[in-house]
Amino acid sequence: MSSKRPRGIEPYDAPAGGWGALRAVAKSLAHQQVVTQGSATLLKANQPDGFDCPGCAWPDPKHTSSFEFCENGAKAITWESTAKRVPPEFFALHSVSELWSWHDHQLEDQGRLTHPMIYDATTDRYKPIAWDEAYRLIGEGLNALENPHQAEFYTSGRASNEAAFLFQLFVRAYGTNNFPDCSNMCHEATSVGLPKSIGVGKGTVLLEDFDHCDAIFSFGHNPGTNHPRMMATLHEAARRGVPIIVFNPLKERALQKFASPQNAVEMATFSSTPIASAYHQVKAGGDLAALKGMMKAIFERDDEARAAGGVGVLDRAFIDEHTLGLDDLRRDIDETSWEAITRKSGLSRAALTSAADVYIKSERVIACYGMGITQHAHGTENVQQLANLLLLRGNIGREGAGICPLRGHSNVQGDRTVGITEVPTKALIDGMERAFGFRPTAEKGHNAVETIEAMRTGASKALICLGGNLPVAMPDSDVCLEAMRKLDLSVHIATKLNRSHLAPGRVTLLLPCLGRTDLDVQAGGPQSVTVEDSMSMVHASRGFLNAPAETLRSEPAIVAGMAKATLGDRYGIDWDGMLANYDRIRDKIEVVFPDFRDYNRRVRAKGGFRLTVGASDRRWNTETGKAMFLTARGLEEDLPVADRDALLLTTLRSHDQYNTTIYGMDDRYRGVFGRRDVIFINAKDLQALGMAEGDLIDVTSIWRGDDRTRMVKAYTAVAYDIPQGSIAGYYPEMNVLVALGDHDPESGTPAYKGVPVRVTPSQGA
Ligand SMILES: Nc1nc2c(c(=O)[nH]1)N[C@H]1C(S)=C(S)[C@@H](COP(=O)(O)OP(=O)(O)OC[C@H]3O[C@@H](n4cnc5c(=O)[nH]c(N)nc54)[C@H](O)[C@@H]3O)O[C@H]1N2
Ligand SMILES: Nc1nc2c(c(=O)[nH]1)N[C@H]1C(S)=C(S)[C@@H](COP(=O)(O)OP(=O)(O)OC[C@H]3O[C@@H](n4cnc5c(=O)[nH]c(N)nc54)[C@H](O)[C@@H]3O)O[C@H]1N2
Ligand SMILES: [Mo]
Repeated sequence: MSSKRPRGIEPYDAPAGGWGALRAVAKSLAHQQVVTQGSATLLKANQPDGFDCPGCAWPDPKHTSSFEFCENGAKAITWESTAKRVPPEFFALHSVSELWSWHDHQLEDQGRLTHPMIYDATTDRYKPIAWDEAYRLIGEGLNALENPHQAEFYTSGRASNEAAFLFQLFVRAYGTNNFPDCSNMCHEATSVGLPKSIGVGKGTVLLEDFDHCDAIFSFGHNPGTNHPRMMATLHEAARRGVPIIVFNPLKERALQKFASPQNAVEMATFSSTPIASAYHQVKAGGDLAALKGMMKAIFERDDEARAAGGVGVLDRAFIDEHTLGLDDLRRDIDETSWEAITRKSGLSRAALTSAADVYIKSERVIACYGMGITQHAHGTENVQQLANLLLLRGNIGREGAGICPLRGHSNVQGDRTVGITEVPTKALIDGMERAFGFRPTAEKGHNAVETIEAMRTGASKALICLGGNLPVAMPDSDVCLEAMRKLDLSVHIATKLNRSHLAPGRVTLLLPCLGRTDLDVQAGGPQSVTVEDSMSMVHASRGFLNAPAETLRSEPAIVAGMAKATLGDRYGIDWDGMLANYDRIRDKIEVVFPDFRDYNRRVRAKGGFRLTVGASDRRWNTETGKAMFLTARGLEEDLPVADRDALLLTTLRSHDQYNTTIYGMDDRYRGVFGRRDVIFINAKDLQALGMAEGDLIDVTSIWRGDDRTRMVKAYTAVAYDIPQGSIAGYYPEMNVLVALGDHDPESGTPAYKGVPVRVTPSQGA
């Protein structure tokens, strides 16, 4: 490789966190023009009387901590509390076609939306509309449909419990379960996979468990960027000598070394703490093989120990009392060869055995995982094999042990809990009937992929989005954006302008809402909302900044406005009463979901309260009443012989983005500055292709489900420490390469992290 690197590609040797993080925050405060107000805002994040950080779903030490510094939390907050505004004059100046040509970063960077707007096709511009008129058009549009199943209702995971609950009430009273949500693209494999394994689709650990664990296994998540407050936990565990075993194709900096901005010595001496004690660079999509390999090694150790007259290394007492299916699992693992395991995972038998040995030696183990596990065509199986691994030694349902999915959006878990689901349970339907006196339909609704398919074929004609950037976040994003243009009614409730808003249908409304940091005053005074974190803790959140404009409304207010205009007084639902005082919404949540008993009192206690997670107490709400060892498919090649030369593309978040929100163009820890048009590839793969770092390349996906060409052009190849056969690029740019049909059959989670592609010299942009 030549010593001259491509533009903006520089080694970054500093640890994650530390002074680099402090500098980055100062920069984002200045850029969003919130220097004085902004720094005060940061101090209110995750405080008992403050707001819940919109950055991630990692819990706080009982929400009573002193200010915990977090670079990307700070970015999320300053991005929302920016002084920049997008008033009607902005839209008068810029046509929608013009805005379409802007970069996603530029669109959101204009600032907060201020007025309800409607698209005018004659001028190709958004123009202001009164709130009541907007609601009237929505009611008219929804009531004009032949049946309620022709409408889709999307939720992105920032919506509070109160907003999400009202949204599902509105939609169920209207008559459908079409609830695509961001979870369908995220942890659906967890929500679908874990209930079959352990009876609950949520994590089983509490933050305190990390103080007691003896080992942490980390699969496919990048906490230094996406769950930065988790770094405090990992930092502490590493300093306590707890082995942290990482499985990730990329050597993520924060998992290697981290300097805690909370640690005065590390800051003063520019030192840091090593995090991972072993780093296994598994191939993209290789986790199923790696997990089977670890289990194979565990069974081998168990056989050896028993042959020598010992009791073996499995927790037999736990397995006998609490589980079913061990023999099937054992048979499946026995039939899986080491050859297949090492070929698929890219990891040696010795490496996997060493990981297994750490697991066996540790009394209490926590396994953490993120999108590297779920976003695969076998995402559900990945999650279930991880659960198997833990069950083998009784590592679920006791102190210091358990499974820890790292949730995405700050309230994505809560939205699910309060009823955002396309497959309602009988308990949910019964609860709704108890609380509101009508029985909603039980008919299965659409998930995100099904929603887009229905919009594409014209079966669905209306889409209402409670936040998010659905078509851009979805696979085949260009197809999804086209599907948006076919809609009769398209409504976006948003804080900031994004590309979804620029693919108008017949009637298109853009409704600006308050964010987490904003003060929300209703008829009954200032309101708090509530959210649920990754560990099932529910707590209150109250914003305190004056609204960006007086014309903004809260999400519950907008949902109630749409509901009244659509439903009139159907079922006698007291929309105004609930809106005036969110306690009344919570009273209803409690009627529907008894687990929220005494909601208003308990959520006012310091730190809030925890929802019941049966598996944490070894109560298994599976069909058999036991925890289940489940088998997964074999490790044979998925691709036809002609496609075996394919590389597997995985798609990543940079350090400067929040999903489709691009804060900036750097990805500091990976040494990328001022650009995103790069593909990370192993130097040997580049060489084998007859190319060199810095070459412009085209990437074409291989998908046999249809004859569409899926391609991105003129990306710069960056030689990177990534396993041969795997390449990586940024989400959402890469989404045009992911086929809508390429998803986990069980959960519908798109295979964003395992896209078979070919790389060729670029034919030009
Ligand atoms: N600042 C910030 N915070 C966020 C977000 C954000 O965009 N920005 N997004 C939020 C949301 S919605 C979510 S879901 C979470 C996402 O949090 P993560 O799950 O951390 O998200 P990703 O960036 O998608 O990266 C996953 C990691 O998996 C690795 N990986 C890729 N493919 C594979 C594979 O096949 N196997 C394994 N073992 N690893 C793999 C990647 O190298 C990367 O380190 O973060 C939340 N928090
Ligand atoms: N290739 C690839 N694609 C992916 C992923 C991947 O890893 N790779 N990850 C997937 C995952 S995990 C997820 S969760 C999805 C994310 O999908 P979404 O949740 O749909 O997308 P976001 O980018 O988080 O949405 C950003 C928009 O939300 C709006 N917004 C921000 N805050 C608020 C608020 O408080 N209220 C309201 N009403 N609106 C608000 C703003 O207008 C902003 O433009 O993307 C998925 N897509
Ligand atoms: Mo997510």
